[in-house]
Amino acid sequence: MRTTQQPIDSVLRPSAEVAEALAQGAPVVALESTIISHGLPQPRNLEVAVELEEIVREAGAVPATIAVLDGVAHIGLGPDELKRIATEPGLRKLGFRDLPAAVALGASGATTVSATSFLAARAGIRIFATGGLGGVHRGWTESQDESADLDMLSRTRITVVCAGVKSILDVPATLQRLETRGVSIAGFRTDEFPGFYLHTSGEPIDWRIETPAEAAEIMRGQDALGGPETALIVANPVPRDEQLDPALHDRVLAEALAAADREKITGQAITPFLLGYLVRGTGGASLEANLAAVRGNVRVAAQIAAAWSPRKP
Ligand code: PSU
Ligand code: MN
Repeated sequence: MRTTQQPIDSVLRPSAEVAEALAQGAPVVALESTIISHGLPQPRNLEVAVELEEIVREAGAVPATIAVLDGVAHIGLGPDELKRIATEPGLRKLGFRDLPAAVALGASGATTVSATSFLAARAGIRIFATGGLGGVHRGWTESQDESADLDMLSRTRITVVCAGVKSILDVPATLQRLETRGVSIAGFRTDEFPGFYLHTSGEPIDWRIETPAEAAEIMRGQDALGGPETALIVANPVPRDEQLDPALHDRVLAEALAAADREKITGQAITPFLLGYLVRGTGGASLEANLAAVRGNVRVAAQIAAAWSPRKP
């Protein structure tokens, strides 16, 4: 346990590569680690963690996968650290509220969208890619389960590229919350909010952009206006030809929700439970759709980072 007051750089550690890129104003993309540790099955998860970093590099940006290891928030992981995230048994899932305890007690864990957004912004990274955000769960009136992702995005100046929110959630309710909390949303070449595994959720969104440069312009607009430090969600759908079959999705999701209810799965365990059920129940098809969505998001995030960066790749 840490007993004395620690300077900030002892708990927040950018890798040498990330620190250099940030110092030079070169493009950097933050990546979260919970999707690796809790969202994807082994051994595929490690391959994906490595692949996502490669996609960022191919686009001329520096990847910064974020996780807490032995009480230090790492901004950018080396190969051995990525492997720990993908394989360490019992690794924690850390939301924003878990960070102080993890840092103080020397714990390790993967960071969710809420924790990753905070740490990325804290480190000076503006762009972040993930699969699908957390949000308001179905049955909210009974459980009051709303992901901390939404609250953090309402008070963090970050741009998160995602395929909407996970379709296991109550999507209309989540969009209402995002509206209330002042989180901006732009559809990337779409007028409809994406449906994570599905190309569309069927819900309309108000702003559509066609290029990464337009996303960077909106970010400049946020800064020019000032005001509350809210996020920008760039909603990028999985391509239609790579989406999960909607009928299969609906059928297996209904089964998954019933199973979660029966087995009384709640709290942090519910999202990994539902995602895992979908992978098994669709014979792996949901995994392929999830990966297609994440790959696309990472690519777009790297392009936005390049457009945002004062120093072009
Ligand atoms: N995107 C994915 N798979 C995931 C997640 C996102 O494609 O597993 C993770 C993110 O870390 C997100 C978390 O923050 O799921 C939401 O968890 P909860 O519903 O417990 O807040
Ligand atoms: Mn929750």
